[in-house]
Amino acid sequence: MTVYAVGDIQGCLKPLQCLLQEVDFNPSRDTLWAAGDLVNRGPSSLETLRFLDNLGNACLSVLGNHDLHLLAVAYDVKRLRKSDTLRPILEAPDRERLLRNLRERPLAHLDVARGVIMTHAGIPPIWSPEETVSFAAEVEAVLRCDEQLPWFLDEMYGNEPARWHPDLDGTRRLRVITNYLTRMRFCSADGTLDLKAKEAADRAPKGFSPWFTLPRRAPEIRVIFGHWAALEGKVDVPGIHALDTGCVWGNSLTLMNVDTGEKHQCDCDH
Ligand SMILES: [Mn+2]
Repeated sequence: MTVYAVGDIQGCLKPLQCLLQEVDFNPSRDTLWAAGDLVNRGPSSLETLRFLDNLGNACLSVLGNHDLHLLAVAYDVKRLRKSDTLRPILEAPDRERLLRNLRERPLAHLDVARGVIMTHAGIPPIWSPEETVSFAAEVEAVLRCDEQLPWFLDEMYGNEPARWHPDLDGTRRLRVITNYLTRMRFCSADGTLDLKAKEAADRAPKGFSPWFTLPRRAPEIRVIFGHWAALEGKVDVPGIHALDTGCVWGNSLTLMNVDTGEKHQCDCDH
């Protein structure tokens, strides 16, 4: 049994299938972790969701900002943007099942035995892996609740509060948790987020650093994340695995053997 982790698929199903073929992936034996942003911008978002759902328990994915955007559009909180490629999902006969399955997915996955945690954007330096999972669960509970979902999707957008505090409650608490786990790039040691800068790691705004360069609470726990294509998968920090290699931007999709760290890549084909 082998566990593989893949970066941001964003509807690029063919490169994903290329990678799974390359490693002879067998869903009855192996497990695929996906670092979120399963859909959007790429050509086959609907087919990607169906493919991952058909893997059943052999696929474990965390949610990314594009996945949350899909939910916001599907539940009439946001409009489709010009660059979105989500319409086939919204018009699919099986859309309710696909959306329901997406809402069941976590924002963080901690594998204690392997000593590794995966989220879409990373984990802030101020949170331990256990805290990360427990705060993620607060958002997950709201995503799964029919009554609270539209309210949350409407309230989740925004850059404030910029910093975690344990006394935060309601919308502001859920928003900052969501921002850490699905949007973070640059952060300060006290956990303050800068959500405006999206460039490479060496272009940090004054007073901020790439989150993974800050001393973290549990350095023995490895971190798998996606989201930051400008890193090109190159992070020279032990135990930090950046898997978004910008497939949807014409580069490649990366698959990593979680235990050995061995990486495979398939080129984007559109
Ligand atoms: Mn993302």
